[in-house]
Amino acid sequence: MNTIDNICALATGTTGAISIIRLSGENVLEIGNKMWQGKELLSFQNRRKMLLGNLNGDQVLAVYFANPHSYTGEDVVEFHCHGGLRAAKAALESALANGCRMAEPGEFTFRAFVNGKLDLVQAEAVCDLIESSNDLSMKIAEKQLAGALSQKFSKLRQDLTFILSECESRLDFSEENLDWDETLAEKVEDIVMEIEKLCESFNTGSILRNGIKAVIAGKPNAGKSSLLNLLLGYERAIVTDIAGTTRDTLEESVSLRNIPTRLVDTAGLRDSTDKIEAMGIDRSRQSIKEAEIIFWLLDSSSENLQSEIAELLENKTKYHKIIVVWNKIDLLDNPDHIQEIEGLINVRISAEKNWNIEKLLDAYENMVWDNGEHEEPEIAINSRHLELLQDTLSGLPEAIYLFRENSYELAAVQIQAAIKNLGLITGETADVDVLGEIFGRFCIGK
Ligand SMILES: Nc1nc2c(ncn2[C@@H]2O[C@H](COP(=O)(O)OP(=O)(O)OP(=O)(O)O)[C@@H](O)[C@H]2O)c(=O)[nH]1
Ligand SMILES: [Mg+2]
Repeated sequence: MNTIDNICALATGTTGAISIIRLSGENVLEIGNKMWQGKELLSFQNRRKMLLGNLNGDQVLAVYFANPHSYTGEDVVEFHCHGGLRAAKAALESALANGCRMAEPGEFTFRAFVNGKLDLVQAEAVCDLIESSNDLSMKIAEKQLAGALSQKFSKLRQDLTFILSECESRLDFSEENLDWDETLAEKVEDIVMEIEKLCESFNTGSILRNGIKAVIAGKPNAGKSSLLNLLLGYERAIVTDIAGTTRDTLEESVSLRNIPTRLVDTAGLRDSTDKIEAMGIDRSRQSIKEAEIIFWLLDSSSENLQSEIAELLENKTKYHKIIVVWNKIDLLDNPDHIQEIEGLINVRISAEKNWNIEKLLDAYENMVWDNGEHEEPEIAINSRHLELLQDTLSGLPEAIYLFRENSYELAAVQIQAAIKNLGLITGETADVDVLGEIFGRFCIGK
């Protein structure tokens, strides 16, 4: 991707009411004015003003953002055409005919990065924002786009740079054999702790990006499909009072308490001579193995409750993340008499009456975030950040040791390496392949 050409792309989808064509580059003001006829010309005086005009017979709105006050930091012109492919295609063809080339994926954001409008971490947040599937991932992406995460990396880098300068000044006086205090080693220890804390947020990021596979398991008729339908908010699975209704696993995506969840309904577990049902049950067992969290349903009103519990206990030792869901409590005279299964989280619900579903979601949320008192995550690093943070961490214990030994020269080498790694995260010192990989994930037009 060079930054010399004038580029153009469709910035919106093709099915909306409006299509936005975006142009960026040194000559787009001139190109834009060749493309359309309006009562007024696009000009510096008319910057950031919507002008009405005509482009290939289509009535359009045009706006000009003068550099550096635009998304890319370059001159940008946008045409807001009528929706549909035809108008967008005609406008793009006109832009190409007048001197633009088609933008590559992420090229607008790449130029914003090159022009210092955002750093690499913020550019990644643009992508996260577009891909976010629920309120929480969107909120985190917005915060990171606003610089919340970049500031943390910059602060670490600043602190390390300060330590390096302190270290170098001590080098100059090393001959005098001064009796230095512990400060530098302690400062590096604090930084190590902060980096470790940041690394922990990777788990949040990976949950938000990849979601959780949650499997609803149990004996036939326990109410698994009823729970699936309730959590989805619509009648996805067939529910009947015939044991063995669900024959195959059924997976749907849903956001539960802002956790992207792949919710799987399964065939009820039992010994079956029916060939098709037995195959379905094999799939249930496979899903249970792959599950990150299992909602294990028990029919609290069942006469065979003991065999339901036995099936669960058989799995208990193998799978840690089980929530025991005592369903159909509406059929019990006194649900308090339920003997909870020790060592596991137990929740009593009625899928039919929609009782205690919030309690079930509380249990799920706590289990996902691995804590009793769930705090909403604020930031979430990705795998690229994690790898570089781990590289940053690798030399710091050595630096701490060297400071304690007064070996400032060798300690400085470790600190310099750490500073370089942090710079790679925000893009101060990014290499071309990494940039290509990051911006290649974007859609065209962004
Ligand atoms: N009273 C009561 N009935 C329920 C409840 N949940 C489910 N049922 C009923 O139990 C029967 C079985 O429900 P399903 O959701 O089909 O059970 P399942 O576990 O998916 O069953 P299989 O697909 O056969 O494994 C249906 O008649 C439901 O209406 C509940 O909380 N209370
Ligand atoms: Mg079912």
